[in-house]
Amino acid sequence: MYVRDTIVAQATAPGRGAVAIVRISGPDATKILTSIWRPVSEKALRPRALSLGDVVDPATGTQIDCALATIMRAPRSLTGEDVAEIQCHGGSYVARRIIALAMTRGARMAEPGEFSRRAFLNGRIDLAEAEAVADLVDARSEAALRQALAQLSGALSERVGRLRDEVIGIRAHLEAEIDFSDEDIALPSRAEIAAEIDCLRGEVAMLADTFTRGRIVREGIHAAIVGKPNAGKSSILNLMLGAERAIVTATPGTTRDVIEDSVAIGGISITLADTAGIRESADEIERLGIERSARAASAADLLLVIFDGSRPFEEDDARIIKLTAGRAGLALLNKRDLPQRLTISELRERGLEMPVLAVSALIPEDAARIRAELERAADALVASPAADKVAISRERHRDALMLAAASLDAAHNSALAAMPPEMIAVDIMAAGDALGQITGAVTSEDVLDTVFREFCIGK
Ligand SMILES: Nc1nc2c(ncn2[C@@H]2O[C@H](COP(=O)(O)OP(=O)(O)OP(=O)(O)O)[C@@H](O)[C@H]2O)c(=O)[nH]1
Ligand SMILES: [Mg+2]
Repeated sequence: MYVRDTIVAQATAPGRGAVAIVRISGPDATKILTSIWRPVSEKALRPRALSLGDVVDPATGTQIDCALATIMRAPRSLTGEDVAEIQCHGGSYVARRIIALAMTRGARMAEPGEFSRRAFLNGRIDLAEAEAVADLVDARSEAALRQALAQLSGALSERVGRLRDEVIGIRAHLEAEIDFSDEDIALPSRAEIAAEIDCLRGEVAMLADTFTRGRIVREGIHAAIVGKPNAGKSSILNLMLGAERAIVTATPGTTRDVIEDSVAIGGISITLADTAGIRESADEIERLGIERSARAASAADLLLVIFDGSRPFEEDDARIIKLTAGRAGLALLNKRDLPQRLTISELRERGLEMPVLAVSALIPEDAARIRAELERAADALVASPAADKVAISRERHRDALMLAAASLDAAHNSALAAMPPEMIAVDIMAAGDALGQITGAVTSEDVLDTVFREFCIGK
């Protein structure tokens, strides 16, 4: 087992609350707990049971709190080490005071993600599962929750493990060729090995391709509301949020900064970013705002494009249509409560390809119609081409898969070019290592630092 010093941190979020949990992990966890916490009754602490007691400063004998405590013995604990937890009264002062006490007894303040890192190093969870814990904590929608749970239960690790097994199988064939090339044994032909490598490369690439879907499910969809000034972008944002989030005025050029907020639609979180109206402008502040609009639009997963139905088609609308070329999204022909000077068919003639809905930001019922269409657009983004349940959701996974696919590609070329088996084996091993990085079967301190740095303290 991997043993280090003893660490302490608050496991619950800082701030006021009914209960705060102080977590201690490491060889001295029990010793530290019993030096600062005394049971009310004389019964000894039983592992995995809660006991009531007093937290007392051993130096002065002063009582700090009345709190529940529990211990979990290594290796059957979160971290695989001895773990002690104190459930004290919520509020940051009490918890901080207890942490300080534990530190005077030899514990060290944990770094972000250090408990999870220890769980990984002690073999309690693999790296993809540790990341899934973080995703579960951050989940903001039902879809994100489902995806994190699947990853936590090892669905991704299993899939990657199978791919790695196939890599090992190919390596075995190559090694047989190296070892027995002089002997009269039936070995797979080069063409067979090349085909095997190519098939595996395809599977790896397919898993890499689930990234867009997985990331969207994990983070939610980023949608940018774009359109010319005064089209009603901010009004539509407010309508969708059911709150006066953005300033609305009759003056074109009202919105300058990007204003964001999220709504849950069809089990997926969609962040709507209201932006400055796009037009030629001489005003410096407005121009900077328009630059931000363009950036928000290009970074968005989908566009919510607003046209003003009460005004005839203008040059600014043409600019907006150009911006939507090839992009996923939904267009709204707004202000349908006013006399109409622009129609859906004219927008089509002018080259708009997205679905269009005639709405009014002033008609509350239209929010439901927009939601339904947005849900369809969101579904199209997360739809899985091959009824594939497993999806990767982190760039780290995608980069590792792309590296594996590139190595397999190189191996495939070498196999076709009748290179010696040792040459092919080098790339095959690189592919195996790249896959191993996902679960942490192959890892380095750098990778662990990057993964766990993202976690909060106490996790
Ligand atoms: N009648 C009517 N007026 C609307 C509708 N939507 C927006 N408006 C009005 O149009 C004006 C502009 O609305 P905003 O929501 O500020 O438009 P915007 O696109 O955010 O404008 P900028 O931020 O300047 O780019 C305001 O006076 C709104 O009240 C609508 O559906 N019907
Ligand atoms: Mg606005």
